[in-house]
Amino acid sequence: MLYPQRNYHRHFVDLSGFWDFRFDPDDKGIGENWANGFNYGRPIAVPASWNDQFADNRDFLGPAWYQLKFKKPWNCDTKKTMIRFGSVNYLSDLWLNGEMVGHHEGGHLPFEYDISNMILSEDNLLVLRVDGRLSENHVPPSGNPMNNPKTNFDFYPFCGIHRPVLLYTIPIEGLRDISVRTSIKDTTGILDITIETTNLRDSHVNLSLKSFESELTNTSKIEEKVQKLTLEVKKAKFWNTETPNLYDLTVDIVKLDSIIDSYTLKVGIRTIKVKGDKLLLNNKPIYLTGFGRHEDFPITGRGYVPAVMIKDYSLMNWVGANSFRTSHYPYSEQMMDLADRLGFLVIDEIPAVGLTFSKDVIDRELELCNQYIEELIKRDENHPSVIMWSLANEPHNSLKSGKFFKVLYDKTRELDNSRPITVVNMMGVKERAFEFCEVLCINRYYGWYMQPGNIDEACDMLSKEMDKLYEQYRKPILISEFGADTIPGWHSQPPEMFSEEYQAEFIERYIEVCHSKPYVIGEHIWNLCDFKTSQGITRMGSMNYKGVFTRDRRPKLAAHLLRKIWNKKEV
Ligand code: BDP
Repeated sequence: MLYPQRNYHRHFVDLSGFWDFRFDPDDKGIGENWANGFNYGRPIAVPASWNDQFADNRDFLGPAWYQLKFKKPWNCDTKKTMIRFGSVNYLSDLWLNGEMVGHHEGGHLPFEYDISNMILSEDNLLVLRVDGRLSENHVPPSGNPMNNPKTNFDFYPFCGIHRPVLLYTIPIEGLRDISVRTSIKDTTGILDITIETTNLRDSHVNLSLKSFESELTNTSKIEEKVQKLTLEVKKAKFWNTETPNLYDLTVDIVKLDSIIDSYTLKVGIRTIKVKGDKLLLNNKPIYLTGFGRHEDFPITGRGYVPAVMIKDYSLMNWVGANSFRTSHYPYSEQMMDLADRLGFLVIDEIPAVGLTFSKDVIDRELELCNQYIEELIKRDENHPSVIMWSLANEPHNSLKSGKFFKVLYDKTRELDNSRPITVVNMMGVKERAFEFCEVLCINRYYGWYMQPGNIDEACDMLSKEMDKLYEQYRKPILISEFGADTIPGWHSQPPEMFSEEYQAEFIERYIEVCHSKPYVIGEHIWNLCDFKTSQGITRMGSMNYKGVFTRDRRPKLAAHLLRKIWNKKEV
């Protein structure tokens, strides 16, 4: 899936700004004559969750209506016009000028529609219905009656238009998709490029790969809609965490001597694989230091805030992290672009958290997970930063989960054979997917939810359990979550739960255990920052306080400690 781009052949405008908005508590719709739009809307900022923007209705999850009136920003009858939503949580229905355009299920992933035959030359009316109500049939599902809202997961179910809405054009005849896989032979980088075009006769594709000093080109005739091409880069500058070298790959489509379409993609040449108990980046073992995160910030909720992304990368860099997991849903496209540019390694997770596999929902859960992994791979396959696909976070214990994940695993393999695949395991659950996944990701909270306040016992249990898992599967283990809720400014000596000292000691001791095991390939702390969740008796102020930084990105004691440990670079 090609992100909209601006060049001589392609354009986009960002429809972000203030839209009209209405809550619809009785699910009545927006009236009879709604082809003309609704009256009495209140202004709302797009993109951003709706929940924290107003003085009322914070926990109202839908349905709600958005509306935008816009004039066509170009005269482009010779182009295809598309509309693209980066993420809308959770269900959306779109109308343009009174006509239904489409329906999408699932947050955190993009969807788009061809509106060439619907857009008017002057005034246009866009109406979007969003329903974020929780349901057992959704993924992620509702569930826990001890939470308000009743989520089956531990983060606030923010709703609304979360990422930019783009109106864009592409040539009617031209390029539709590019996918790139890279491999390495000694000092040569090999790019296997698949391009998809519309049915083009008598056309050529020109590839140009520009790097720092050189340019490599290649021209071939287009024979098929989906065509495979190869580029070999001698003395390539490989992409890695220290030097995240990116090339510009430009694909031009040439018909009768003129260029009719063009797209430039950033490409990093690197390999990622599992060998024995190691994770290899460019054939060298790499140890992951980093975090699970959330897209979460005061007022904007789960909405796209570029400055917060920059701050989070800066803080991760400051403590010496080299990686993170997109817990528990795909992050924005821009977050992924920055990871490529800044040399971060990303475990890319679909929004499958809290899967129950119960009889009434298991088929729907699988359908949605299949849809999500396909949408995610289409979106993110070209990012060198993406080193692993995560098919779920903490699925529940079930005899049916092995078969479920085998289907999902096989599909993922079919779509991308170049990256390891994992499922993130919950403490106390037998993870059947570990039979076939290449990396074992485990979330562990000994010393918190079990053995509270007892770090010695916790570390002993952690150590024994990891050895047992390794003995059983002989696969590398990543501790993908461990952490302790910590009230900023709360201190105690000796360290006690919820104090900054306890969090620091907990993290330090877990890391010691990890470093003593040759098969452990990394440590991801839960969480980079404190984040909002549902109300419940274990979540003071509806916050999860396991952040190493506060929600407004101030360091706790543990952040300073990590900076010392991780910057030694001896891990
Ligand atoms: C893990 C979940 C994560 C929670 C964390 C916690 O994967 O979403 O926030 O526990 O309890 O089980 O803090």
